[in-house]
Amino acid sequence: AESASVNTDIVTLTRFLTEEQAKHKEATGDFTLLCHALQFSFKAISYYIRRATLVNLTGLAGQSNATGDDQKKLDVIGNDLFIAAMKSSGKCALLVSEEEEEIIYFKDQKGARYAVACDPIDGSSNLDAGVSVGTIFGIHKLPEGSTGTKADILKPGSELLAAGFTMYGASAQLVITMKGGTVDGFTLDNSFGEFILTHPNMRMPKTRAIYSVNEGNSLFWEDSTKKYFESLKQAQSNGKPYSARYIGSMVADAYRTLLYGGIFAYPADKQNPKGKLRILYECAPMAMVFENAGGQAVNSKMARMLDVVPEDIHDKSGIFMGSYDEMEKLKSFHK
Ligand code: AHM
Ligand code: MG
Repeated sequence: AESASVNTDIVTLTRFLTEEQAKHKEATGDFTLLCHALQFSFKAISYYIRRATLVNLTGLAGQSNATGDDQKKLDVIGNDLFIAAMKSSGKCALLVSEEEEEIIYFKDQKGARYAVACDPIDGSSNLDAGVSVGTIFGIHKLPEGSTGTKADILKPGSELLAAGFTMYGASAQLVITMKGGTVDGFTLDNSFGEFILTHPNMRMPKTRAIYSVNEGNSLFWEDSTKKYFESLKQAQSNGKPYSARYIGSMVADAYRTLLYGGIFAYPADKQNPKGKLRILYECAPMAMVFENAGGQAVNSKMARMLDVVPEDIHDKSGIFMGSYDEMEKLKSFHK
């Protein structure tokens, strides 16, 4: 029968979170509510990105953000949407955004127990060309008794309660993971207005001959970095070199690497000794996703990315992340 081919038992993000919550006896439902606000911001950002060219939202907003980049109109909108969603959730005590120099404290939210870090629209230099961008987020739980301080967010990724990202590509793809849990992928069904579980328990391939790095920076790379990437361009055991794939949107490069395998890197180099990508809302959340999917993530000193403790909210780090065996190979070049 026709109906037999239609899935009538759809797992939405809401259902998924409700079922997860039921597994934890002590759960209060606060995290589920925070995630509701999160997913609404993803839907709204996705909508405006898709409308951008039609409603004059391309181009610069005419100001620079906290980290010195030129802000796009959509950067401002994405940031405002995200802040409003977190504030109205009532569950977020403080928020770090790439677009805000200082921490935003929601002091009037009594009983808010979470600290959130986010890059509302990562890869925004790609926006006007219609190339995929994304939102990255990391969620920490406040320690017992805290009403939200800077120390509650300046934590290593290993202490994240949950992290993930949404990629605004051909469709919006949300990837989320919780501490010690699986990595699960959802696709936004625009007609339902719901994120649907399409990629349960994502596991990265152990190897894949793809590397993803801005090779234009190789002039400034350390010798070990140069040697490693040079080796990938030589004939491997099958006689072929690696393929290069670089979109220039971390979320899109990371999502492909998660699905297909390979390695993504933004190394620290002689010109940028701290790298380019930000620890709190770029490196750590991605590292958590990669580790929980069976991959690895390290900084330029080959130390586990999730162990890196940021000293300031906008601190940067070099990063290498990818398939388990590809990362082992990388590390062998640094011994
Ligand atoms: P942004 O947060 O200002 O968008 O910058 C971060 C982006 C990442 O998405 C991407 O991996 C990287 O910058 C690309 O940088 P480059 O253009 O130097 O290769
Ligand atoms: Mg960014």
